[in-house]
Amino acid sequence: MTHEVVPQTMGQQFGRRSWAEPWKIKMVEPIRMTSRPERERAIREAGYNTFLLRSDDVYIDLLTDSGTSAMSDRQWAGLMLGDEAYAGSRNFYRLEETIQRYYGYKHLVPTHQGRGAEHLISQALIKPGDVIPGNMYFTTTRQHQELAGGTFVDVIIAEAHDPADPHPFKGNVDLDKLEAVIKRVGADKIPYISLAGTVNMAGGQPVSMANVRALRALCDRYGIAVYLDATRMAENAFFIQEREEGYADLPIAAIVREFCSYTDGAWMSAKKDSLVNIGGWLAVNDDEVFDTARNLVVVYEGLHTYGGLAGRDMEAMAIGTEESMQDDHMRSRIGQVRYLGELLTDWDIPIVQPVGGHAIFLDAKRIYAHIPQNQFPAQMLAAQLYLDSGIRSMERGVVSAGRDPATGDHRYPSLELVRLTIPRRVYTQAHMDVTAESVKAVYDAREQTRGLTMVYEPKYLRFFQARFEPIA
Ligand code: PLI
Repeated sequence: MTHEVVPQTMGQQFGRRSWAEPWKIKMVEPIRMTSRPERERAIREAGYNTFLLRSDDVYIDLLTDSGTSAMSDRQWAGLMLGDEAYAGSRNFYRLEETIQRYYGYKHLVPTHQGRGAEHLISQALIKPGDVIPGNMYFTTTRQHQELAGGTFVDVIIAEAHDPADPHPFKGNVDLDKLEAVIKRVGADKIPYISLAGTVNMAGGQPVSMANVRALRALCDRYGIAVYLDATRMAENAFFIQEREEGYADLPIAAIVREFCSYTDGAWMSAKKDSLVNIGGWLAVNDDEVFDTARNLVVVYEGLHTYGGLAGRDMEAMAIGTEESMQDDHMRSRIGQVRYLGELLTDWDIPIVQPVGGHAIFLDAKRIYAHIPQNQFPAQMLAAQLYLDSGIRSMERGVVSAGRDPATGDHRYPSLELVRLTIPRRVYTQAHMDVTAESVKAVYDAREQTRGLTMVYEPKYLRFFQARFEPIA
């Protein structure tokens, strides 16, 4: 894969060194381009919500990187090694050993996916009236914290809320902001800090090692635990290796281990970094927290040696975890995201900068500056992209932010974004070119585009199922 965008002659190309993915393709899955009238019907029937489209009506699916990655031949072979015993499956022990080795935590509880683990940690640690500070909310994480009676408080650095700010670690916790929250509510009201490695809603932005180390020191002073959302922690480690002094020569795996060592445990959606279509886990060091979580998992997920998964899923997850820590894998994974980002940046299309780990985030506030936030500009931008080319993306703005449970009003995030999320090992450079060209076409037609009105709103995580109609 090359970073060159402008066509060049062979002479100009002399001396150039491109890089390519560390794999070749063994099996392909056909995809189909639809006609414009087909897409007009499909998006209308989907209530202008890309979550409600049928995937058969989608050409390039950039809705999410969750559960959409391509498994390797090793992982597929691993499926045949599934030990489907109800209790004590050998694949569980392999997974447990793998997570201990790569993430360093003492105890493992498997879950069917990330939110299953979020449920367990929230129920185990949060009491009604508690406050959970974190580096920007994530939809399902905050929902589980609220359902357990807690209130999430954002303590990410201010730069994270500005899509144009070039800060290299926009996922960092603002330690002064956090200390002010601790002093205001009291350490006994804070069961843990909710720290995410690469911050999804901020644009896939990393946390530095210096920041997590300082966070640990601060929390030790107040006796507060730190739990990590490790969903894209391997991607976070890539940025530390690239940008933080002293880490350039350390492998991703060593950086992940050190980062996790400053935390008390982690929840994981293995559907992202770990290259599987389903799976997750909770891992903790504290024996009592483990005991509670292992007891709760049998109520909500399944026995503590399968947690809602088949034995074969745990095998694929263990192999995927190992693959996710390989430096050449990560370089090509993030390199592909950057390739798309560089095309759009060269064409002056407003995106979140710097480009993060798993996606390009289009800045709908700047693209549709004429559409007020209560007319859902990012929701409309995602619909327009689908209409133009059949590319599916996702709103990450006011719809995703939901309503404030205390006031019932929309929460208006400063970031009103559309996420073009890149599945791992699935699409080619040509797919990225087609995507960039479609974004450009939609951008060029921006002034003719109007907003949306919401006509159906579910109570929880509304972005998944809400319906909209265009404003005439
Ligand atoms: O989708 P789950 O339940 O496996 O994982 C929930 C979850 C937790 N943390 C973070 C940072 C996530 O990104 C996440 C899920 N993300 C999805 C589905 C996404 O499209 O980004």
